[in-house]
Amino acid sequence: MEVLTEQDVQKYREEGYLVLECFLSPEECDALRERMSEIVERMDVPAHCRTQFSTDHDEQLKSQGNADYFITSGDKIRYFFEKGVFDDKGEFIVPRERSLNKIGHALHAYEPLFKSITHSSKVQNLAQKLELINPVILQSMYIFKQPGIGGEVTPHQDATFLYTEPLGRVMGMWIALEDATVDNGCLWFTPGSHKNGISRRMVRTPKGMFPLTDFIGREQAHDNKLFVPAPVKKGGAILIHGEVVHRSAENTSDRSRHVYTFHIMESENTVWSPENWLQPTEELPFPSLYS
Ligand SMILES: O=C(O)CCC(=O)C(=O)O
Repeated sequence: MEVLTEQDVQKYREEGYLVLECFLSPEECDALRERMSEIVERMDVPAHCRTQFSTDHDEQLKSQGNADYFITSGDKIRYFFEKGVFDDKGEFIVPRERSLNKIGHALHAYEPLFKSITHSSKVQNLAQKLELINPVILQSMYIFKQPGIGGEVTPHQDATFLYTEPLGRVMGMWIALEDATVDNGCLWFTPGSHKNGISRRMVRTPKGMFPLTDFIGREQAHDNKLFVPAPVKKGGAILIHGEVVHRSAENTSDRSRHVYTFHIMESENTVWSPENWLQPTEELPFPSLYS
């Protein structure tokens, strides 16, 4: 089955993102959501974790415990929470299934259902259509965008966090497991912005230093008027070029917006920066998409 037409490929290369309706069936979406709800029911939350996840770098990594937890999460399944979901004793003040911002970063490796979707023939076919020679999976996340409290994701380029030389080798695959609308925090893009390089990089600081990561360069000023919403129905997917500027707003609605997302890198003739926060490990080298 061909998942991308020539026109799709052209549109992706031109705009830096591409919406693919009906990429997964409703049943596949429900199965992923059901598995996630089992994971959440059983999750064991370490004490230092009972402080919130934030897309603001400084806030996110302000304690050593949280910084370690984040930076070693590339080959694990770990939990990152919304703001204000714990009281000052670290007890949940919202139902635990409404507390999470996201789970990452190795669902694609350790959760069979997520692994099978990641390595499905549809995803492989799509990579072939984009002429990827040796694509590997870098990371995966389940993002909840909780009703009422799901935080905004500020404008960014994924290559800021997943830097390669040359650029242009990383692509996100973002799959809506529920309808994603303007009201519940769908993605917004600046079409064509992937053609302008990146303005900042997140790098590991030298061993023994705290904080564990820092930025080189600055996030550029983004013109709000240039952002275009990309609402997508349950089962729809969005391909995200590593350098396209995108964001999502807070979820102020009463409906969640669950997504499963993962990043693919063309590893042929590509250098993965040893300064990236995410590094392949002995336990989990970046797996080949085609295997
Ligand atoms: O799902 C979202 O709200 C944001 C996701 C995103 O920006 C990303 O994965 O790069």
